Amino acid sequence: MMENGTVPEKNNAVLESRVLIIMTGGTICMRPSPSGFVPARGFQEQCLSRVPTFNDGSPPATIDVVVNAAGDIKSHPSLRTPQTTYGRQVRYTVFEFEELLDSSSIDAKGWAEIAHTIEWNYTLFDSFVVLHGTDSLAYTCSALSFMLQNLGKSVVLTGSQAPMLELQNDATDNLLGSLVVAGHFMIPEVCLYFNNKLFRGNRSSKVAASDFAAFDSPNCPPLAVTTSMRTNVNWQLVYRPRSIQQFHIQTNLDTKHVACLRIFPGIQPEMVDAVLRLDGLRGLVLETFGAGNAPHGQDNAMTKVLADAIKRGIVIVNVTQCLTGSVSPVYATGMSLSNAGVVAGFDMTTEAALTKLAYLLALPDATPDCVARQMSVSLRGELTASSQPVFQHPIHTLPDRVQALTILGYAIAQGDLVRVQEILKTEHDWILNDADYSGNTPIHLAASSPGLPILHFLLLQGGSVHLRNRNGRTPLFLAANAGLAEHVLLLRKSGAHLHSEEQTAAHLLARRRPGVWGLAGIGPQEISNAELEEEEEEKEKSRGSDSIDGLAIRAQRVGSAP
Ligand code: ASN
Repeated sequence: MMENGTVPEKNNAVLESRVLIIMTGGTICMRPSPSGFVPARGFQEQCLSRVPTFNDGSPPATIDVVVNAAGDIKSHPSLRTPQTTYGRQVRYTVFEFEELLDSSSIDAKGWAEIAHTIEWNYTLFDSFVVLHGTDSLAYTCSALSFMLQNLGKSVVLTGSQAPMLELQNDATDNLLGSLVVAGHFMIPEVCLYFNNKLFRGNRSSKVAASDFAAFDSPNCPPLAVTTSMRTNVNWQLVYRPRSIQQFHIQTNLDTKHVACLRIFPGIQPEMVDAVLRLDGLRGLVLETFGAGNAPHGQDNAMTKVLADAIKRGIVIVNVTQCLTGSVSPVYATGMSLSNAGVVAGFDMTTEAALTKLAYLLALPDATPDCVARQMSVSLRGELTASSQPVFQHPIHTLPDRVQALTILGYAIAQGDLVRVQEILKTEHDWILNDADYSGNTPIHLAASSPGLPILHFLLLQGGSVHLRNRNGRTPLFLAANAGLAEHVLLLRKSGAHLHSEEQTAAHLLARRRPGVWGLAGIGPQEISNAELEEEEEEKEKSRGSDSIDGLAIRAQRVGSAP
């Protein structure tokens, strides 16, 4: 039994994860200049290649990076970490943006550049690390969480308080911790890793200007914590996309027509009115006192100003100035705001509320009413939905988890959808991304078992299509290998693609069964010697192994499907 994402050795060879590091700038890459610290280029060569924890000294290898919308590919020198506690090595390359920025200068254009780079390279890498300045990092995390839709892979943003080239810095630990998270755990969220903690990006705020503990997510516990022993992921908290859709991005954010205003004692209704009458303004985040309270103003003047603006079609969202807790209609001063039509932002950070507003307002067909409604609903785990019951299961020990996974595995293999649904009702949903002794998750099992409705159901529960089993195989590979065309199509619709390490074997198998492999994204190709060797290995596996992979090949041989 292995914890999610933990894949041990593959026939004595060590599995490699591929991570694209996207460098946007920030202190992490800065060097001193006469005008103060400025971002500098050459981070991989200058800062990483000489450090043994970032470079195992293996012979140089290049990896492909898609560098523009036209799909142009550039070969990049890569580095590889030594083997981690989890038995993997992380191969990575640093892709530097043309213009490296201090993050206080980043805006929606920079966010879109990050989103596009991830989209272009989505199928080439297992996950992504974004290096970014800390000043506006929480805004970027929040914006990206809305821009990246149906994200199936980990996107980890980090930076540092001191440059990597300073003797005493936090850059080394922050980057290494991010690489380990990205290289081992399929956490399909935009996350922020800092000072040994992994936070949900859209719950985070910068809380310290110079402390190494610069970030916190006061209304949501960390998704993972790194200790001296290991990185412990709180799988119960991990948010997963729950729809049959491929990964795509929405980069159009209306940041020019939203604003943020902090209420203070003595604030005049005319001041608020002046902001609300800014040319073209469509949304305002109001930072209020305590549980969402603001002064009424003489004769309710403040409430009238707000209500008038809402009637003019401006969406006003109420978030608290407090670091923890939520906006809730407890006091008369807060209730009058909601009566005026101000929307409760519950426990959203200002960063999340502002970027969410800009995202929703830019959606096609956005009306003030539907934007207002969506602001109070959790889209990416950015707020705690008060109506959702919180189930607390008894803490399972390892044998219980093994048992639960085995029972689920049998139900999947028997095509018993009702049983599968029953098990998932009572089990933690991280069981979906847990792996058995051969590294197969329930999605792997369902991908190569006949019952299509079970695969459909598990995908809708948030099972990952990207985890690889002990042989390095994705569920898509197993489905194609089993000749299950409908499974292949469903997986592809859910964003699945073959891993780059599966391509050779897939091309080879596609010669025998072009139809189903074509659906998996593989066309017929010439066989090289290397591929012939690989075929022998495949045959060996199918003969000797009792793994799903082997079974799948046997099923294909008896011609189970087109
Ligand atoms: N000014 C820097 C930035 O945000 C601060 C940092 O990265 N620590 O780019």
